[in-house]
Amino acid sequence: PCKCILSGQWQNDLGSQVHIFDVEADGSFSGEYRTAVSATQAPIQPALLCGSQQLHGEGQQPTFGFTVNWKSFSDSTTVFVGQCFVDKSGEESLHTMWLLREEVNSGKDDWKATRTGCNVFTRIA
Ligand code: B9F
Repeated sequence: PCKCILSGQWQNDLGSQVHIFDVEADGSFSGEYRTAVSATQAPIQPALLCGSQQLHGEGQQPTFGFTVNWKSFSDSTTVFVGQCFVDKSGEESLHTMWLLREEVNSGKDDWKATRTGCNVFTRIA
């Protein structure tokens, strides 16, 4: 069985908060993402996410992925992929990489449409 279940509230190194609702029997889940940062003047609003975590892997530190649709305040989409680690003291952390795709007007702007980065999330009490 997994040592780490993604359900609950997490905060990353930028101060963004993610609330992951119950993980279903097939590993799928949904949740809400509150980003602490935005590269636009538009007010920041919570965004919906949906994703999937491994339940039947060899290890007990499952991999997962989720998609955040920023439609409430922009045309962009971010995907996160990562793994949940549990350290010796039992502290859980989600180590992720993300790709953020911005809507651009044509294929000639494709080169500048994608950003990438890393985020580490820890559980909030
Ligand atoms: O700022 C982004 C945005 C999209 C279109 C206008 C503004 C939306 C929020 C993204 C939040 C990212 C970071 N927060 C976090 O916790 S998701 C990955 C990072 N981790 C300006 C134009 C296109 C992008 C920026 Fe925009």
